[in-house]
Amino acid sequence: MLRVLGRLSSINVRKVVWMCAELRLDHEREDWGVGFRDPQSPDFLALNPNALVPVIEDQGFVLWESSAIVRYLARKHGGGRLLGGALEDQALIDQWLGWQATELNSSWSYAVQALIRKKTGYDSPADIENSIAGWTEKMAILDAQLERTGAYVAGTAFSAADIAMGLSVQRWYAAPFHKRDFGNVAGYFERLKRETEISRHGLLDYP
Ligand SMILES: N[C@@H](CCC(=O)N[C@@H](CS)C(=O)NCC(=O)O)C(=O)O
Repeated sequence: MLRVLGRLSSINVRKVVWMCAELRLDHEREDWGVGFRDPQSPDFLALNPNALVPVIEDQGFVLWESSAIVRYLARKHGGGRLLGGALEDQALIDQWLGWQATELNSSWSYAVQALIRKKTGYDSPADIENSIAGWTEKMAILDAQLERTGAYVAGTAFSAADIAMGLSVQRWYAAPFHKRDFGNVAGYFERLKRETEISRHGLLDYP
């Protein structure tokens, strides 16, 4: 049975769990990370020297980095489903997966630590405002893209990129601050809730 190591409160662990759900893939998840077992322990470090979740172990094969994991699972257990058909479609899915992990995720970092995690040391109003401004700029890029496709982030079909992006959109709505109203993003989130597995497995239970 596939092992998934990581707490469900991690957005990157939820990426993996959502992909498993789309692929109807049975797995056993173990709670590791903040509030649970310590990823700095030697057992965990032997699997991922970065001490970060998620990690998977699939019949002895170990893999970390959530985007690599979702691609691996879709290739191995879904015959490439959700990764695009034509080369260009595959590349666009990779583009949006990469953008979510680097550009979008880094924009919200300070605001999320301050407003959701309420972490000590994240209390500068100016830094919170800057983070929200950067995050809003990225969400405007997403909104414009969704206006173009009229459906999903990389085109008309649901893909692995939407798994990453959908969780980011959920976080946007969960964060407590006054937001610009992005109509295409709102429609997208409703579409994901209607047409995919995002509403199941407790995936919407965390900010
Ligand atoms: N680039 C990595 C990032 C992994 C990451 O930052 N994981 C966070 C949770 S989202 C973590 O392990 N935090 C420490 C902890 O929970 O102990 C990935 O996509 O898998």
